[in-house]
Amino acid sequence: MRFDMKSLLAATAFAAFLSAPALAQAPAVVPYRYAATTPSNCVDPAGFPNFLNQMRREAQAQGVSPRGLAALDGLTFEIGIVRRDRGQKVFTQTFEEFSGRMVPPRMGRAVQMMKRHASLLSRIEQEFGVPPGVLVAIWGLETDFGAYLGDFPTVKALATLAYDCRRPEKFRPELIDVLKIVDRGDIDPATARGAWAGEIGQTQFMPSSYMKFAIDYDRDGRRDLVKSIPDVLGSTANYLRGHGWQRGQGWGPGQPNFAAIQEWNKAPVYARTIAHFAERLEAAK
Ligand SMILES: [Ca+2]
Repeated sequence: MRFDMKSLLAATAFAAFLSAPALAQAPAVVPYRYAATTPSNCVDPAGFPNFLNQMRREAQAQGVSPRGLAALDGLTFEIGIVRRDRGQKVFTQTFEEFSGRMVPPRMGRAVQMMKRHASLLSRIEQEFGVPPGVLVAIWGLETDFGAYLGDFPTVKALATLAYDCRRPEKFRPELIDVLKIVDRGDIDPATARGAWAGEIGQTQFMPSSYMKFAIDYDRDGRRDLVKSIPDVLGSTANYLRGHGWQRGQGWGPGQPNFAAIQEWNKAPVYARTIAHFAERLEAAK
């Protein structure tokens, strides 16, 4: 069990690295004060408070109110997150290996979820054109249907990666976006935890995707991708539709909707695994 869990997290970390929420939208390139310095300066914790002040000013300039800005208060630099980011191993599993490890253990629970949430999934399919099996497959592969969201404090993780010099142009806008998400009351920064790269919620949205595609599908006034299953599944369908999903078309490799799945996750093995899992779930209905 423990081994399985580690494998899942390794796969998830890899998925995070290549995931569509991470890479689908090219982040705006902003001038970065560490760009001209050597990498070693980028992980000096002494510069972190100044960096947070700079981010605070930038967020404020983009309209973030004190509630959102407060999420930066007292944050500390976490070198362990930088090590994770730099220590990602090359993914060498084949589709057969990866899908064979990920899909069969989740099949029973996935079928249960298809039944338990049938009316919600049907409503989503009518509205967005995305079949239930696709959403349940993604939900299962990302977090085991919401069971394992990750333990890293989300804002701290994003602030650390925004400060580090490896990919500031990606993570700086993500940090500002998470402050906006906190600001509008969608998530609580004190309890928001997730994967090390700052993904949020049961299908692991990066903040920029959260801003663009999260919807309040249970109509309680918040776009809550951490706790609300209707919000999670509706938003995931909204993401796929926003990336070109076509109602009534197939999603296997070579079919029109495979491209939307690849926007979810660029890694071919992962995308094929989503497609295969979804196919099996739809066949089992
Ligand atoms: Ca909601």
